[in-house]
Amino acid sequence: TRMLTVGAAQLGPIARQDSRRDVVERMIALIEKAAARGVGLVVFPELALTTFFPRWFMEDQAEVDAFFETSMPNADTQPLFDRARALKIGFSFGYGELVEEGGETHRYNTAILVDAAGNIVHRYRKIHLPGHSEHEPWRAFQHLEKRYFEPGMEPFSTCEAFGGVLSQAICNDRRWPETYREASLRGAEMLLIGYNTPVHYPLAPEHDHLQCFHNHLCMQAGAYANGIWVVGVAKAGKEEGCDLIGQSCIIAPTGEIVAMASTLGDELVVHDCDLDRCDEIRRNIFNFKLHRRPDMYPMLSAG
Ligand code: CDT
Repeated sequence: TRMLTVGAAQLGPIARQDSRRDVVERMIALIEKAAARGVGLVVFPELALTTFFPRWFMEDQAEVDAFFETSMPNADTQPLFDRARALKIGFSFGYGELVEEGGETHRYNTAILVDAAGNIVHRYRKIHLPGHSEHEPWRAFQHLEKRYFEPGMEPFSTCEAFGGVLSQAICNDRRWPETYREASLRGAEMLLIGYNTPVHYPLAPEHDHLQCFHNHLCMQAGAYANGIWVVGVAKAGKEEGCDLIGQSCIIAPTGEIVAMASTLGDELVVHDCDLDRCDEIRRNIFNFKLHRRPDMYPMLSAG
């Protein structure tokens, strides 16, 4: 067995005026809890350092850019990197990434994975950006990810770390079966997914009562159909008047939820994940080499 003890570190609401330092303090408290429970990898949510700012329409780019990081680690997050390294714990978290590349400014919804020695070993830029790009005042709140971020242009990828093969995805990605299949075909054994999911979905409010169901449905199905561990971690609770779902969880390759948060606040749930359990699924029912028929699915690569 290859055991990786994972902590899903749910964060409760972050107010607009909360500083990065306030949030990093909360993250460090969860890292310390995790250390006491023998955790090797702590997974934090999407856009973990700030409030979920795409809920507001902002015309002033400087106001938007205040929610982005221009380097990582930086002065605000260095204490998190330092504390985790001292405790020999790895971690992942999401943040707004502002980069200058080829003389152009790019903004991504990004997640990084940091190993126990404090090195950034994997970076993922969100591929499926939900929401809209123009102000839609009829909504109770905005979801302007398409305005504030560019979609990631690098395919899903993996990295060897923590004794296994890990991959990352972000929030809306978890609703797409392709995310898990791509990660699995690339050999990933564990997929880390942070999310910020409002209970209210303005385009189909009749589905509001299904938000928690759909959250688990897609992650459990993705785990099972691909024989992969899934760690889904929420930013939860009432954030600036907007209710975000919780139910952060760790899902085995069988599709079973093996640990789940029971609050909407800062909460750590832990599980000893045996990465060898991926084979329970990949060697039988979903033995891709033996049973999968990619030639029969031409539309999947046709776009
Ligand atoms: N952050 C994020 O991607 N949230 C979306 C909300 C629904 S689309 C407006 C999600 O898929 O959970």
